[in-house]
Order: sequence, then structure tokens, then C-alpha cells
Amino acid sequence: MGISYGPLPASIVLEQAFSSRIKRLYCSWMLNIDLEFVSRLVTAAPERTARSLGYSRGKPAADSFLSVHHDVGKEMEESLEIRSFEFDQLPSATQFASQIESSNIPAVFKGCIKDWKAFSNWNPTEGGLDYLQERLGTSVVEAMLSRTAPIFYGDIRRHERVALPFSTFIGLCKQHKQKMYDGCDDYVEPELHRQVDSNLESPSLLSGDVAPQQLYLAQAPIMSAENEETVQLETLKEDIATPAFLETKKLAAINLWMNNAKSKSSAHYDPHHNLLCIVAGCKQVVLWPPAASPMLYPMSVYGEASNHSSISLENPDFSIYPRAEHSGEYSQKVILHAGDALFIPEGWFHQVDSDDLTIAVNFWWRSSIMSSLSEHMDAYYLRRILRRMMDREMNQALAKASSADRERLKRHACEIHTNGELDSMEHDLDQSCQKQDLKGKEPQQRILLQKIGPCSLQALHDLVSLVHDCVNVADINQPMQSSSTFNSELNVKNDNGKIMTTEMFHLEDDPIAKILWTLEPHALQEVFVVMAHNFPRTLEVLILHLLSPVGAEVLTRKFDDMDQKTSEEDRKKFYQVFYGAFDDQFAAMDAILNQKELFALQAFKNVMDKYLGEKL
Ligand SMILES: O=C(O)CCC(=O)C(=O)O
Repeated sequence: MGISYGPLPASIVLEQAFSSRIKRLYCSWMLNIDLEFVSRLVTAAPERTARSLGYSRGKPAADSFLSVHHDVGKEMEESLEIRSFEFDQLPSATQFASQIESSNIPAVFKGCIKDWKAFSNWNPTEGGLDYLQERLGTSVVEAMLSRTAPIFYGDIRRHERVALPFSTFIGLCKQHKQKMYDGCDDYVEPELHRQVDSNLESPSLLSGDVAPQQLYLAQAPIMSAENEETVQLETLKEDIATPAFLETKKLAAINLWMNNAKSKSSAHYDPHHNLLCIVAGCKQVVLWPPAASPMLYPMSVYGEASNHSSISLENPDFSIYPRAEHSGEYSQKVILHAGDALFIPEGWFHQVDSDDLTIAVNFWWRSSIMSSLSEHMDAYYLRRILRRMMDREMNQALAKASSADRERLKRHACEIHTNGELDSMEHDLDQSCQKQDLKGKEPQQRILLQKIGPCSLQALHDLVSLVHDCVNVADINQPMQSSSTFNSELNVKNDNGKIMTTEMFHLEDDPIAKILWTLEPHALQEVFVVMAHNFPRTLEVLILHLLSPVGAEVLTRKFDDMDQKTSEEDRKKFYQVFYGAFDDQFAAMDAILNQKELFALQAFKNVMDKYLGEKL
């Protein structure tokens, strides 16, 4: 609907213009796109967002064969809990696609690969190493070499890839197995070590101080849809079978993961859905939903290792990565034994600890969400999702101010009421407006302060005092510059007497925003109506010069609340009175909008930092 500028008084025009501009902004926050796959792109559902990743507590599964643990103190949303299926309850392909894969929640399938030939043929305790050595003979594989072993960082700057014959790697496994039986930890068989060295493309890599347990055969391709030439272990396909519930999937890759000594793969996510199947040994997997990525400090989105966490597992530095201290609160842990498989949805962070001599195979396939995203829509979804995350960020920033603040103010107002302090407050305010503020206004226009409730009076008193404390009231009558050009030198004192500038984004630090936040919409209306009539210059200074970004955000949200609760006519009247107090009504609206946009800008920067690893 267009805005009529014709016969309307300026403040009504302003009210309509303000309302429609603000409403337009609000619209985008409330817009709930019904496309299912869009909502799935952001893991947390809209109703979760206001809960600031506040997950409800999960229940550990008491199962000796397989267990899922949720860290103590964690608030894990129940709908994000790992689901677990017994062998005799495995889902069909249709059920898997419609109920498990589409939910993007991890699931464990117990014993689902026990019928693979590999399950018995590769078992190191049943001659599996000899079998593998014979089957693959001289095939050359690429292993990960890490000097930080047993931690293997997938980040390409923290490991090297070295080529060696598969049979040599198996030889290292045999060596380790022997060591385990002999109970000797630091034994390295010289003959075998020399053999590895001489077989490597870069022999120097394993010389000197590097021990064989610093090698991990990670992500060695058994099948690759895109890079057939990189496939090193195709023969192994004969010993594995795609689980029935994956049969309809177009696989992108099948990989082998095999370690001789204990190893840890650092936290990362993959751009594919994943089924990680344990053939021998045991793995512990810690999982975090994509929404918890701020706690893991993902590397910069443009970096070479953008899917990896920046946090070092050996020595996490919480002074650099403070959010990481809480990462456990959003994690789930699962222990997988031979025969089990874990569905890791795309985007979920996982950190994997493997026991000695663990062999696993994983299947990667493209999610239907990614497959259905047409490239020509990327630009829109980028903006749409970014906006959704910013909205969540803003809600979280405001949610930090608890309802306790509101209660405190109410209590305070009641105490004042009973102590008879209201009278002196009214007197102060009366004095104040008689002396300075009623520039050109008739005294009879003043609204009786007695008419407003104790909460409103308290808030009014606090706001007026804050403004008067901040400026030399004698100067208020000087013409004001518009807020868009005004380089404010004005400061606000917070509760601790600290001087704050108006560049504020945190509700807790901003006394004005805090007062506005604690007021019920009708009280806010009362305060502004009284201010507009009795203290128009104070209101002008407040809005044009002292309203911070978070203050503007709070104010517009309150206006929106107010609008919902009042009739069209009352709404018009209110905005007429409110904007009528300003010499330049458009400057008032601009000041509010500009500050509000600064608040959104800060939310944007936070999103870039927390989710994209990019500090702006
Ligand atoms: O097993 C491991 O060490 C890591 C497995 C992994 O990252 C994966 O399957 O994507």
C-alpha cells in the first residue's frame, strides 16, 4: 500500500512512513519461507533460535555394546539427539531417506555391516592383515604423516601426504600388533622402518625422528565418482556391501580409514552425508551440530581448510578461543564397535578417536538439499540465510537481558511508591520541565505526572536524569544538528558510573536501552507521551544523540509490540505526539533507523566471525 502525503498532518505521514519502513524491516524477520529445504539449510529451527542454542538435556543410552553420551551440564535439544537402531530394526531405503537423512540428525546402526566379507576377512586378530597384504600386494596408497600424532589434523598445513605401498603400511600394522602383544610401547623394528623409508616417494619424511605410528591411512579411495584415477584400493570393494538403506543413493566416494596405533582425527565437517562403518577395532566419535560451530572456531571460509576447527586439541588456548570452553556442552559422544555404522549428516562437526588397529570404511553421498539447490538461487539463499542468522544473533543479544531486569524495575517502582519517593520524583520532574524544557509550550499542555503509573514515572525520571546528566541542559535550546551528521561527543554513564559512548551494542552496558527494555509497551507509550508534552527537548536529545544501536533496536521492537496492542487510531495519535516533539521529524526517524542498522551491522559482523571465521 502506498503512502498518502496529501492532506495528512506531517506527523501522521511520518508515523505511516516510519511504520512502513520499520514494518518492512520487521517483515524480513518474521518472514517464514515455507520451502522445506531452506529451513533445513540452517540446522536450528526458528523456534530454537531465540533459545540461543539452548538445548534441553539429553539422556545417555545405557548400552554396553554401544553408548551415546551427552556431556554433563550440556543443554542438548532433544530433537538433535543421535538416534540408534538395532540390526533387526534397520530402516528401509525409503525410511532412511524420509525420516533419517532428511532430518539431518546423526544415527547409529548397530551391527549393520556384520554380514560384510570384510568383517571376518580383514579382522587383524584373525589373520586379516595377511589377507589384506596378499590382496593388495604392491598397490601404492597415500597416507597422512603427522608430527603431532596421535592427533591428525586434517588441515593441510599440519600434515603431509606420503605415498607408500599398501603392503608396507600393513607391515607397520603387523609391527604395532606385535608390540601390543609384547607389551612394549617404544619398540620400532629397524628393518621395517628402513623398508618404509625406502618405499616412500619422499624418504626423508620418515627418517630420523618420525616413527611409523605417525602415519594414518586416512580417506584412501576405494571408489570415487569424480576422481576415478585416484582410486587406490578398488579390489577391496569385493569385501564390502552398500547397506540396504543406502542402496538408492548415488555415491560420491567410498574410502578406507586404517590406523596402526591409536589416532585422533581433529574436529571438522564434510560437505557430504557420510556413513562411517567400523570393520575392525573401535572408534569414539564426538559430534557437534552445525549450529554449534561458533564454539569450534571454524577456519576462514576462504581458507584451504575451511571445514576444520582452528582449535588445537593438544593445547587449546581458551584465551584466544574463549567460546571453545563451552564446546562440550553442545557435543554428543558415540562409541562405535566393529559392525556398527554411524550416519554423520553433512555439516556436522566430528572428532574421531580410533583405537589401535582400527579399520573403517565410509560412504559419502551428496545430500538431497545440496542437489536441489539450483545455482541461480545461490545468491538469494546466501542473503536469506545470512539474514536469518543475523536475526538470531540480534535476538540472542537482547535475550541476554533477562526478565529479571524488568522485575527489578517493577520492584524498585513499588518500593518508591510505598516510600513516598514518587512525590519527590514528580517534584524534580516538574522543576525540570518548568525551568528548561518547555520551549515555546503552554504550561496547560503539560500532562499531569500523577496520571502515570509508578513504573512509568520511575522510567521517566531515570531517562530524564540520564539525559540531563549527559548534556549541559542550558545548551539544549541551541539548534541541534541532524543525527546523521552529528558527531556525538555525548556520553551516558552506566550503572557503575562508567562513561559510555552511544556506539553501544550490548544491552547490559546501555542504561537507556535497559530502561526501554524493561518497560511494558503501554508504559513506554506513557513515558514518551509525557516526555513529548513536558520534556520535548529532552526527548529530542535522547533520540537524536543518545540512542545507541541496541537502544534503537529495543525501541523499534517496543514500538512494534505497542502497535500490536493498540488500535489504529491510538497508534496514529501516539506517533503524532511522539514525532510532534521534534523540530525535524524526519531526522528523528533517520536517527532511529541509522542506529538500528548499526545494530544489525554488528550482528552481521558477529555472524561472519562466529560462523565464517572472518573478523571484519
Ligand atoms: O575415522 C576417522 O579418523 C575420521 C573419519 C572421518 O572424518 C569421516 O568419516 O569423515
